[in-house]
Amino acid sequence: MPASSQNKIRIGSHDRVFVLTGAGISAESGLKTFRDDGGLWAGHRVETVATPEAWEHDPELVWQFYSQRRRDATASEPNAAHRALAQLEKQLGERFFLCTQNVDDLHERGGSANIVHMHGELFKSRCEDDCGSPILADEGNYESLDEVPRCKCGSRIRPHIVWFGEIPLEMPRIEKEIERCTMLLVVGTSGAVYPAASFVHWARRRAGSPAQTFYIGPEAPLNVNAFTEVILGKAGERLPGLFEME
Ligand code: BV8
Ligand code: ZN
Repeated sequence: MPASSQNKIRIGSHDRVFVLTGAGISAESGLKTFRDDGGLWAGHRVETVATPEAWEHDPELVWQFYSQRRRDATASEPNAAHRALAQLEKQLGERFFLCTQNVDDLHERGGSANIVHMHGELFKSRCEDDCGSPILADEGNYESLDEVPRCKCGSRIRPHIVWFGEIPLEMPRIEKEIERCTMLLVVGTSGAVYPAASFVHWARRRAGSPAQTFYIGPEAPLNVNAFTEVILGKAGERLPGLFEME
């Protein structure tokens, strides 16, 4: 286990900061993580409702799952961790990049702008056959299939979410940002899901000087050994005031 520190993270004038967040950063906003309740939703293993197979087999159940997630996200507020990252973005400008595995919109509501949702976004939908029609902003709650809108091509719309077995979004941009960051901060993720769990390894093993890598969360993630420093604690308590500009 790398050194856990109470220190501040000093950011120099030439540093480029890549931040990866997971469900843990939204925990203090009242949103359940994937590991909470044993990773179950309404008795279904999350991995079973968040797959293309589930969509083929029971699209009504999938829309009930994401409609509940939409209601939960609407009922929650960004926390101090979301706001601390938005403030860091303002201080660093284009030397800051935020990649989240979360599909909720709490980072944006916390003030973040330069952000990539590698696993999609809760309040967006698209054509299930990717016929080319644009991705839609969609706050709808669909409890039964006949409520689910149709695309102009006639196919059903699906959540604009990356399910298990599907390719994450914006990987080329993410890989470029990992290549050029000097510091990688990972906040509130168990390191159980790939390729996100590999980012810290990519930042350590890339050509040239390895990036400094920090983990912030209440417990060590599965990929803990790839971090140069672990800062144990809740994100909402540890992120505010953690950064010091040199
Ligand atoms: C892909 C959207 C090819 C859906 C999500 C076998 C071995 C290795 C990999 C695989 C394998 N079999 C299959 C795979 C690949 C698979 C995978 O990784 N499966 C796992 C289960 C083994 N991955 C895929 O299918 C991915 N696609 O690989 O395509 C490819 C590869 C490379 C390049 C191109 C293509 C697609 C995966 C995306 C699936 N969709 N989300 C939805 O949200 O409904 S993943 C979903 O689960 C989340 O987005 C997130 O990524 C993951 C949950 O993890 P966490 O966010 O870490 O949450 P978790 O609950 O686990 O942990 C919470 C953490 O918070 C804990 O550590 C806790 O300590 C901490 N915490 C708690 N409170 C706080 C806190 N931290 C801070 N503050 C607090 N207060
Ligand atoms: Zn269509």
